[in-house]
Amino acid sequence: MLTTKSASPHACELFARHFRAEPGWLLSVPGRVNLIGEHIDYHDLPVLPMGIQRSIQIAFRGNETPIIRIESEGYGSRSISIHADENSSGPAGDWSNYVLAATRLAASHWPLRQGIDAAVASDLPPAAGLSSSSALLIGLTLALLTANSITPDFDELMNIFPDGEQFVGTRGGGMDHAAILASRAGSALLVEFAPLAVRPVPIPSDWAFLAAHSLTTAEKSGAMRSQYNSRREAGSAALRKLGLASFRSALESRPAAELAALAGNPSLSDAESRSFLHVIAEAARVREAVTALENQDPVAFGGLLNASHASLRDHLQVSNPALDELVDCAMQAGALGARLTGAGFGGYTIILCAVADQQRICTELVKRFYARRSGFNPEAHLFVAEPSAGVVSG
Ligand code: NG1
Repeated sequence: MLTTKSASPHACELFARHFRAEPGWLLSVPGRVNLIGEHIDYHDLPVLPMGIQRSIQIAFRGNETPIIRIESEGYGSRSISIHADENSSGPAGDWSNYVLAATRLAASHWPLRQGIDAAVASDLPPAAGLSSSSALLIGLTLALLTANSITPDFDELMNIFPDGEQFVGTRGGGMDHAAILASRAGSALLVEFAPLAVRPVPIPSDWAFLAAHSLTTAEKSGAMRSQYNSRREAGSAALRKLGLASFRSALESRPAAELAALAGNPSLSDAESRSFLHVIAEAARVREAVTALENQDPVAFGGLLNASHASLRDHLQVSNPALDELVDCAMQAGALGARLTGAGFGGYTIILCAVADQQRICTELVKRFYARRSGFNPEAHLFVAEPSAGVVSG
């Protein structure tokens, strides 16, 4: 039942079948799980995600024409000009919008000489909090740039990707892009913003993180976009009304208890007050989680995961009954900690346990949670998330 990688992606075979030629490059773009630090990257506070072994694979080569011809396993073919005008867009929710967004991003920052032929395959579940949409956007952009001999560094890419995301979903923070680009195998990645900095923090080899799907989905392009934005706005409004310059400066200059007391200020709405409480406590948990990792203390780390979930459920209100039940089942099964991962409203939970317990906990999750629901696919919905490297080209 436990898989480290589902059926290997077929991007190269798909390319050969579709274009009757060999691709010049293969990009492997990982998804990510966020271990802790949820809904705070867009307030420029540090977060702790990691790349995972599930990925989007793009086989491609330059085609010496101004056209991008692209074939995706399961989603069909699309054809787009590298000069596509600013306002063009495909049908809502169609994956051609990712190709357009990548083209626009690349072309607005660098001169593109040619398009690409590309085949896309994936074993990264979509709309689930594992960052499949950012992985696709990053992969397509890097494929275009590579074929045009353009090789921006990490900082240049981080300057463009979070903005580019708004063409296809929410304008979030830069966590996903940093994790997808810069993760290291065997480590979590501490990502700091303004100024941007990343630091790998090794994960002890006897810790296991399970990714378990709630079997409820969070469609980024749909209603979730306004839910996500409302959480971001509530936090920013609280900051403004309290006369604070930024969360970071507030956290650096005042004790936690003093900041928490500010949430009771009568000028704040209920949502603003709850968002404020979540953000300041979650930021502290990220710091403590890094210490717990460095001290190899899984009990402390697990406790922080649980506290994060409780805050996302009660303060920010981005959980749902299935996510809550899955977290409870994991804890009853002997996990050290569990929480929803990503934006919430559905998708995956991330569960910490000892490697020695992972099989037993999976069996218990199937018994306690999945057996009572339809649509469970063990390979896609329950797997060990292995701390994996960022974008690898081959
Ligand atoms: P998801 O929806 O899980 O990929 C989103 C944002 C992140 C971060 C999290 C919540 C994008 C691309 N990603 O992640 O930046 O804000 O929500 O912590 O908007």
